[in-house]
Amino acid sequence: QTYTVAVVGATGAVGEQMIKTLEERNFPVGELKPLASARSAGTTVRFRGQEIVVQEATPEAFEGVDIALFSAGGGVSKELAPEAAKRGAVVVDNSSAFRMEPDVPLVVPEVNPEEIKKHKGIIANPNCSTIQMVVALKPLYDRYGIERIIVSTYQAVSGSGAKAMAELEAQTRAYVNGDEMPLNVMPVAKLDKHYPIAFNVIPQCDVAQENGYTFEEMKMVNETRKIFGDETIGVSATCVRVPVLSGHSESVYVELKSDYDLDEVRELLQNAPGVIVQDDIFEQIYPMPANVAGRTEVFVGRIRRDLTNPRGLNLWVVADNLLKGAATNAVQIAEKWIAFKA
Ligand code: A2P
Ligand code: 11C
Repeated sequence: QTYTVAVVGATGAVGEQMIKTLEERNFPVGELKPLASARSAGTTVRFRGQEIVVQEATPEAFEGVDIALFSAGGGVSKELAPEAAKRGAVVVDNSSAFRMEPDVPLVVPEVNPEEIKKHKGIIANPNCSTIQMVVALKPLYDRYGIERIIVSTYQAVSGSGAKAMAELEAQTRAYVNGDEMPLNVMPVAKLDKHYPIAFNVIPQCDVAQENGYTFEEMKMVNETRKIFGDETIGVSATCVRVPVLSGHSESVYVELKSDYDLDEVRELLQNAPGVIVQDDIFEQIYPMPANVAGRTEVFVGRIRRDLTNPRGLNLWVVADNLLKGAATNAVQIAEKWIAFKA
């Protein structure tokens, strides 16, 4: 059996990777429908060696669609995901629009695949920084339980989309040439103030919330609890943008519920699905975005015991935010949906 698959946001940073991922994973696509804004209608994307014409994303465009992968921002998802679902498609939505809705499953296939079965038309794909953290913490959660997490992120600009990637490159070029840097996108395109990301770090990803945290930081808190199905997990996040094109890194301090053996932790991580351990500081082996970009797994290194709390553990977690953080996870959800249906 094959499926008609729509990719909404097909011309964007994540949409492009979704189409590539469908091809690379040999997803049973009968027909691909690349959708984007009216601006891109008539342009083409490449799929299995063919140029496929991009259409405008309208409610009618979802007629006959079996699976719709959305990554065109929350506004587009809010408007069009219900239209796609109404027409019989199962939606995998990469935006934050529906993640915290009680009847929308929020799924990372390595952690809570069974939730897919409860969907009512829409399945949410979590935030990239959340996905890579929960994949790494899952085996530790199952074995020891988790009391709390303190995480600081080092997030690549591709998390803010194709325009942010272009701006980092343009700023770098301008800086080196002694020209004035373009300043239009970072940290948050829709806000008035913009700062350079080239040769800088910015402690803001996404907009501020009333409690003084950013939306990105609160996604890490709320989504982690929902994915583990455990409201008792304490999460404190600081999300920081760094001048990297792709690959989010995270310094994760986790306090387990019981004492642990460090060798056992390493073994649990080595055997965990979707995890690759690269950990030998004496040989200078640890994951970095430069090596991880383009890979679909979650990489873990710098595994070490906290110096004061016997249940405290430090990890360094890196993944490609456009792949496992977005496109790969979304396609894996669709694959599981097919498997459960069979
Ligand atoms: P377009 O290229 O036509 O603007 P990114 O996250 O890289 O910025 O990409 C955003 C994606 O979302 C692009 O594919 C973009 O299409 C798409 N998009 C933006 N606004 C809309 C809209 N109103 N309807 C459908 N797609 C949209
Ligand atoms: C970033 N995590 O790196 C964001 C991008 O809620 O899906 C994805 C935003 C989201 O800026």
